Amino acid sequence: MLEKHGVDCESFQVLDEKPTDVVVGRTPGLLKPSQGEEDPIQESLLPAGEDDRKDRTGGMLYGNGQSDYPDAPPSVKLGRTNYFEDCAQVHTAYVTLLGYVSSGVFSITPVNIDSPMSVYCDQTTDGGGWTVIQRRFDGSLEFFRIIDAYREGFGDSSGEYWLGLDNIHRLTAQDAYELYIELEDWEGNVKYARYSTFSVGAGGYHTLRVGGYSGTAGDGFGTDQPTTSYRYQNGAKFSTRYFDQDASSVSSVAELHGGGWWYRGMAYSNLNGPYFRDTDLRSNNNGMGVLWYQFTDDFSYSLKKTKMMVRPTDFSTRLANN
Ligand SMILES: [Ca+2]
Repeated sequence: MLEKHGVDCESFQVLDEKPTDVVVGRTPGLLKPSQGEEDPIQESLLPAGEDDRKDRTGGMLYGNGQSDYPDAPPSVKLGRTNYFEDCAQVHTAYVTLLGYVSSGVFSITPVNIDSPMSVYCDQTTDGGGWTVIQRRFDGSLEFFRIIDAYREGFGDSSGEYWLGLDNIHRLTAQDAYELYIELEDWEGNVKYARYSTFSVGAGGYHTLRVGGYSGTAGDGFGTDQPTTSYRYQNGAKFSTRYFDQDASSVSSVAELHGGGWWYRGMAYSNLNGPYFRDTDLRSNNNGMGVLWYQFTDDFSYSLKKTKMMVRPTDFSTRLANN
């Protein structure tokens, strides 16, 4: 099993060399609002396709602090730059000002990002407030891409997408975040993996920091594994085809497994791997699929749906205080 992918899983050393093409300070932005969208302030208040609700808001709620809702908490009324930093702030604002919130596409502007970006907000799972950073459900979007695409992001926030390493870095650098991964197999079984700490480092390595697993899908990041194991992904760097930062000196795991991920070697997880339907024929050389090994205890099983999303760790406390 291990050898057929050309990866030496027996032993390895974590490399300590610098990447060859460190890129920092890139302007994020593939996932900008689509053409024809309105004022980002209003847009940020309204899920896509819910224009009929605009009248209820009275228009500009956030623009100058002269809110139509003078009793709103200052943090909601004024905001950092009149934008939401994440879907948790969207949740708080909606519930506070309108009394409800729905899942959907919103514009957010995390700290140190110049222009708003479009994201999908999950406002139902465990109280909502989740900013989706990766989502797959039908295989319509190609995920076997080079590092530039993984840094900038690709896809559409209303469909399958990857938010982008630079965006995820800035998002998770502005506060302490947790990660929730929801997975579904081809029989409709849904499981989740939750990590109480999650962040992605700056350009260059895009190092994964993850820990505190709980859930039903198993610890696909292998944080319970020995730190010298390929399976242990906390602290791993991000690799894509032609951008090899894994720990194998003899191969590119990203190339072999057909995705972009925090590979050291052959991991338990490969959620950006090639998309297979349950009827597709698999062979030894067509990649690892959309893998979360512990879900099925089967390295050859490719999942149907994935959703990776983040939320500030103090979100529940914030909710209780509102
Ligand atoms: Ca390598």
